[in-house]
Amino acid sequence: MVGITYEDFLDLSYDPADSDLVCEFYVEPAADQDAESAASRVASESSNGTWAELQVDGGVTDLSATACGIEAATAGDREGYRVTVAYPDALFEGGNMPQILSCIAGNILGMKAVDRIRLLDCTWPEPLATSFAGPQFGTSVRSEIFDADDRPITATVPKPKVGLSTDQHAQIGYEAWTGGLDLLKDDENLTDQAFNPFEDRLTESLAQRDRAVEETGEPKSYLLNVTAGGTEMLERVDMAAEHGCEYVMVDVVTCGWAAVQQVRERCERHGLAIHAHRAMHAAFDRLPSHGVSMRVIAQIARLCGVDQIHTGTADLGKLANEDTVGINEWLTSDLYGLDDVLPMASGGLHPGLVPELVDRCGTNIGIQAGGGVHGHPDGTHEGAKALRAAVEAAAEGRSIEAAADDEPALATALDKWGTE
Ligand code: CAP
Ligand code: MG
Repeated sequence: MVGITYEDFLDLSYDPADSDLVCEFYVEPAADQDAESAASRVASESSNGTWAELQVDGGVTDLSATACGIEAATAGDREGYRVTVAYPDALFEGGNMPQILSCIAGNILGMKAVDRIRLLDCTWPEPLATSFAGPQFGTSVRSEIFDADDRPITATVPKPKVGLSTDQHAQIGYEAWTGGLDLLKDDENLTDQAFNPFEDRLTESLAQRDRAVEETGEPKSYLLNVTAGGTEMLERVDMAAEHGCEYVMVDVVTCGWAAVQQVRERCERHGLAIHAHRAMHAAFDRLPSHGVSMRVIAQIARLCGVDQIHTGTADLGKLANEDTVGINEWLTSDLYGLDDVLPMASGGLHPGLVPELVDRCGTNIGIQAGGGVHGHPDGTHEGAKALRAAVEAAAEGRSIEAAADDEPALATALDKWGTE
């Protein structure tokens, strides 16, 4: 029998094995702790230790995490430490995201031993990463579903976000698609309410979509929000497939990762892509000194198999952002052959912001605008034309002013919103 104490989880000379899951935390020790004691508690409580000295057989210590790095760090105007923790692979059940998160982002977030703690980044070892399905399509949606060449794909979400009737919603879709946009998107809180029932919206929107395809000769698609509790969500996925959708949209944070994994399985059966809306992410990632970073949320989403996910607007637009560019790079870089993920920029965007957005994020993205399309002085159709023209110009390296000379709808949008 050996006694396991918090101190047993600290070894600054430990060099993580290739098979370890390595996590980086920002940690502010509580007043009665120092960096070492806080770091060892993080490793202990997130693997197999607890506050009391345990008398156990030696074998279980193989499952212990090791706090193996401590460096001074800042988070905004606060000061703390960057703590590296290496977790042995045997601690985890492959393919089970909730189990992994209950370790690395579980009880430790509420420990009294730390005033603040944030999971900043993970380095996923190959066996654990590839135990997940990963995306089916990723950035290839741009060519497999659309014919977007080198330009970003475009989407719009009807506004007001809830309250439009099914007819109004589908009509807005028609105007947006024929104005040149690729995708109509449901808003995150639109599911199956009485004013716009799910199945009616699905059939009417796709009927308008088919009209728009016929008229424009371009592929068009629809991000149908299937978010729901229990098995209802899977039934909605099935309905989407039966009616000829290419995508479903899921509110991935509010419905949880186990549900996302289930949807991913069901979507594979139908060959449907998944658009991930991240409503509620800011509860985890907004404070730079606490929670779970958007970078990690995006990593989790990729492993669970979403094809595209909102990652912010690189500080343009209306919402606070965490390092959009760095997150996008991670989502589109190699990960043991798992598919990549298409980053979606959204939140207060309008055509005038597109050149700067493309400058910061490149063209391998989706651009989503609600108010920036429907708030166009001449309505949704003109707003869609303006956004499409701005996106094409940015992808071709033409100035937005030159594009506005050719497209009056864009000139009107620039008059209204400018380029900032
Ligand atoms: C955008 C939006 C999106 C947010 C999500 C909204 O509308 O529909 O949900 O962009 O945020 O409801 O705010 P607007 P994020 O285009 O009218 O702003 O992409 O940061 O996850
Ligand atoms: Mg929205």
